[in-house]
Amino acid sequence: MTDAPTVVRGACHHDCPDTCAWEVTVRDGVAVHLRGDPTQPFTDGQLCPKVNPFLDRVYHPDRLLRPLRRVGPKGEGRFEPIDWDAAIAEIAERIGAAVARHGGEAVLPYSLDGTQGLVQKGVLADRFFAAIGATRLNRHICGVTAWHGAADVLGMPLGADPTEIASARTIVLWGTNTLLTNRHLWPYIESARAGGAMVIVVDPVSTMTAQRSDWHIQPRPGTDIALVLGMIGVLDRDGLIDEERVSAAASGWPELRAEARALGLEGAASITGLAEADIISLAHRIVQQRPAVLRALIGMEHREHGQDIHRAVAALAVVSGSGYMRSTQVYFDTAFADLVPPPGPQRTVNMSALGATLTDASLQPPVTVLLNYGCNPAAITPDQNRVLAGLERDDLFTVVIEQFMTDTARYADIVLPTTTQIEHLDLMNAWGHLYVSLNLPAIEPLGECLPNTEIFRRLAGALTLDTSGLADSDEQVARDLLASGHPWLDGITYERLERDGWARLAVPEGWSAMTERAVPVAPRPVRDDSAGGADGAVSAGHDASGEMHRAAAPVRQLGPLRLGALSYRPAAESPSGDAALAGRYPLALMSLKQHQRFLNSHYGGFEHHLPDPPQPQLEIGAADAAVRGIADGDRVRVYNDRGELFTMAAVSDRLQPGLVTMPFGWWAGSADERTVNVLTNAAVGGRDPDVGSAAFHDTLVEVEPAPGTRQTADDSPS
Ligand SMILES: Nc1nc2c(c(=O)[nH]1)N[C@H]1C(S)=C(S)[C@@H](COP(=O)(O)OP(=O)(O)OC[C@H]3O[C@@H](n4cnc5c(=O)[nH]c(N)nc54)[C@H](O)[C@@H]3O)O[C@H]1N2
Ligand SMILES: Nc1nc2c(c(=O)[nH]1)N[C@H]1C(S)=C(S)[C@@H](COP(=O)(O)OP(=O)(O)OC[C@H]3O[C@@H](n4cnc5c(=O)[nH]c(N)nc54)[C@H](O)[C@@H]3O)O[C@H]1N2
Ligand code: SF4
Ligand SMILES: [Mo]
Repeated sequence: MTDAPTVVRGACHHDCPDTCAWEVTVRDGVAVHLRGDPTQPFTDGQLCPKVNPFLDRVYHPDRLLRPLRRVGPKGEGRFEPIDWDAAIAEIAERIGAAVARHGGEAVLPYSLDGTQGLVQKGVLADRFFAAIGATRLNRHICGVTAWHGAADVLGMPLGADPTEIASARTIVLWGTNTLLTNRHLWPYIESARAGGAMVIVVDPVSTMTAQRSDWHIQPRPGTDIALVLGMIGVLDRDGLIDEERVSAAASGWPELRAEARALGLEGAASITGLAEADIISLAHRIVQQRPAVLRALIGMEHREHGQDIHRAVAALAVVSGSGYMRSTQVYFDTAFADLVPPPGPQRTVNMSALGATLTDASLQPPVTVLLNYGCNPAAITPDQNRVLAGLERDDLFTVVIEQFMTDTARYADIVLPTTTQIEHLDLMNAWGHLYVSLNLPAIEPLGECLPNTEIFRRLAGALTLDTSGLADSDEQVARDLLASGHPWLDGITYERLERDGWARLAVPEGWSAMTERAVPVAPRPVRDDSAGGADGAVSAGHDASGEMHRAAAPVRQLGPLRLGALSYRPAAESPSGDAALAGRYPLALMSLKQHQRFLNSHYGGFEHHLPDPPQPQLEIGAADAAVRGIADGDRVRVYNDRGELFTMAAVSDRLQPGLVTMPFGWWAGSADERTVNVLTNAAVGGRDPDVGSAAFHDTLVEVEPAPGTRQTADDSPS
């Protein structure tokens, strides 16, 4: 007899701004159907091409279902099954020995947002590593540099609620590939367009979003600061800046204006490669067709000057009186309780520098235990040859907690099998909207899989760590996160989330309004009863005559805004940054998120998610290909001082001269055992080497026909 199917509510765990709410249908303990929750407004019943077939990932024959111990050389991927008790005992013993010999800093956690769930990704693991005094990992490969750039201007970088984009008349998607990376925002953009909005994309690459825009502005890579200064110069020249407002709201306006005047329109045009007329039109458009919104997300931070690029866009929003949108993560960071112990005195390691850290023979104490979960560093971290050299070290004991035998897991001494999102409980925040969701387990863990949390509970038990909170249940952690008392969580209880699945943070509607937001509602003052706000309350609506009011506040202003001097400098590893290096490696390489069915490194090893042809191709412009004797479909060698890889060339007419691109997210097996990160630059994209992401996109390479073979799409492996 079969049971009646049940429907269990949850939400997607992926490192994606959309955090879709979903419903899993379960019959006889088996998940048989997954769909977007039609009641959650942002998800609107839709998932995405990556996740529609997610149940195939859960039940994939390659799922890791038992703990494994390595039997072959590191990297080869030969393992034998062991039982949980033996695995936990061995790991505890190795951690204990490392701590006794070198101190806790010999242990390095390495994790990111493989799951964004607050319970599974963090809390217990963070408490565990704090309790043993491990080296602290700066998880800065994504988002932190952008945060700092925006914070340099805004203080607390709360951008506007992204759904407000629907009321804009000018939308500038500044270095964000919305249709690919943030697809559930697109309907709001289309809604604005239906109301007459113009959609402008500023991106050096002709992305799918750029192709669907009304106007694609294509600056030379990394030159956005010059574009911003050029635009500010135009607005200044034409008397289109409300100087009184800017000076009252922000410090540093005279310094910024002086930089804009010094560069001039001609200077901006020559650095960016844009026509002066385009810089003028863009500047005029954002002040004359309001409300305008500048939307930035993450990608631009992956440059040596990523922090200043993000700072420039935020500064332009302030000067021009445009709305500003970015990651909403900071809303959730503010609202949820902080359950992790304050940082101890231990050293920190920037995760972008994993290769350098693991191969630094002078590091004291050395890292001798690496505990990796929720991240695939062998594939995603820059300067891959150094990362792999580190992972190959015989004196490094590596534990990988994974669902699949990833590139990194192949180097592990012990691999621990872990649950997927439909097998464990979690509380989900989001960075593309303001909805919180509760993810309830829909099925029992497959095989012997355990959630991350249970693994850390067992390790803490084996090491007899007595710090409080290490034995907390997943539900307790979720409840504690919600119990901060912050007004944005007013009324959002565990029970309510259990019933409804999701709730919008109680940020008052309109609180984070865009500048000069036209609100088509009846007149009513917006009550300012929020937590942190000092000023900038928004009031907007129709007055008695029915005329539209427009209230000004670039974003919810929590303190004084800062502008200040800002100038364009080329990155060291760029065509105009180092003439000698650019002489040897004249092509700039950008490694992009570009496949609809990839989410970072999650699906690179999955046949059904691969594009056709199933290879990561090097896209190269026709002129750059011709001078190198490369034809479409040729096998090529792409190289620089850090490494080389062999792949197939796709000759295109979409790229600027001197720019080549490759997709990111593939596993090593698919590019002669290396991914694009064998080439990428590990320099840090913030102003402080401890704070910031890697300058992935400031990478110079040369390309040549690969010796011997000529391969075409037709005879590529399938
Ligand atoms: N060249 C280049 N490199 C890049 C980028 C780029 O644009 N270009 N982008 C960078 C950016 S922005 C990011 S965010 C990173 C992302 O890189 P990764 O962090 O590697 O990406 P993900 O695919 O999100 O997650 C990695 C792993 O998490 C595992 N995982 C999922 N759920 C769980 C769980 O519940 N428990 C455990 N233990 N594991 C789980 C998955 O199986 C997957 O293998 O890559 C960076 N690297
Ligand atoms: N389908 C899919 N969706 C994803 C992901 C995925 O792997 N696949 N990854 C998720 C993750 S971890 C992240 S961080 C987000 C990222 O989301 P986004 O920030 O939207 O995406 P990226 O592709 O990293 O970068 C956006 C764009 O920045 C452009 N860019 C690079 N350098 C410059 C520059 O100097 N100036 C300007 N103006 N533009 C520049 C790139 O060409 C790219 O098109 O996407 C998330 N969503
Ligand atoms: S990957 Fe993003 S768009 Fe796809 S289901 Fe998950 S949250 Fe939604
Ligand atoms: Mo990311």
